Amino acid sequence: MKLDPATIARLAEHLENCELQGRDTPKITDDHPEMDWDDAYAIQDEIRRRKIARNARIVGFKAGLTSHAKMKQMGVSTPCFGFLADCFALAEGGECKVSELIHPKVEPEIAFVTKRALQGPGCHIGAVLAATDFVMPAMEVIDSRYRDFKFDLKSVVADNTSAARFVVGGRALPVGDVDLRTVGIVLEKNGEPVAFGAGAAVLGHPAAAVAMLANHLGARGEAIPAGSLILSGGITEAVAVQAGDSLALRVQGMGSVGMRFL
Ligand code: OOG
Ligand code: MG
Repeated sequence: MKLDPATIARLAEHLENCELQGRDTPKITDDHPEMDWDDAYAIQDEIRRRKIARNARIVGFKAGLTSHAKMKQMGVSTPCFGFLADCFALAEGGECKVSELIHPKVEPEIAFVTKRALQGPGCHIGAVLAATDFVMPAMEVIDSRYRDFKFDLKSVVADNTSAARFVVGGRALPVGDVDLRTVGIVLEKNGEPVAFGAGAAVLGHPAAAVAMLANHLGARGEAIPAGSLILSGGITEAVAVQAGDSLALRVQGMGSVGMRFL
């Protein structure tokens, strides 16, 4: 680690305040170019601790930058991981208040819910499928706290990988009932299809993103608890939204999930 505990606490407070107040900031590596990966995850951990101290519940995790479309869009080459708190969750078909956010974008994702704990090292797709209770269509609303969505990987990890809101819906399917590689998805904005893809866009198989998450957490002495919700990462590029937009995600054989931006 290159940053001292006081700097980590200060950066976590700054980034979380930007999140809570819906205001942006230059990326933190501008002032702290020496920051390393442990520092980045330590800042994210401190944001998680701050939320738990205010009675938020951690409901799961997210993998990000797991598809080439997303990596290309953001100019990075490796996935990253964050946490999901109950206060990020929106009701299926519900409303997302744009005034609380900076520059929201929507991503079509496959959500996993675990029935058994998963921990690396050595976690693989088979272990993930065996521990999965069901999968569901999900939309993640990302909202980088960094000005113009411009960041490097360490800055985005510190910022809890742009996590802001999410919605799950449609049909919950046992993993054996769907081929997550070939399952097709269509993201619609105001009734117009705007992005298409298949599950394999995420690391060849969305469960590979969950395995990577378990291995990442295992290396840090953590696990994915049973009953966790995991967003496996955007299948396509993220789509910018504004007040008045209606978004729907259709997933082959799994129904659809929608939300409105007000
Ligand atoms: C980082 C988060 C990316 C995904 O699904 O790829 C992400 C960002 O692009 O702001 O959540
Ligand atoms: Mg995402």
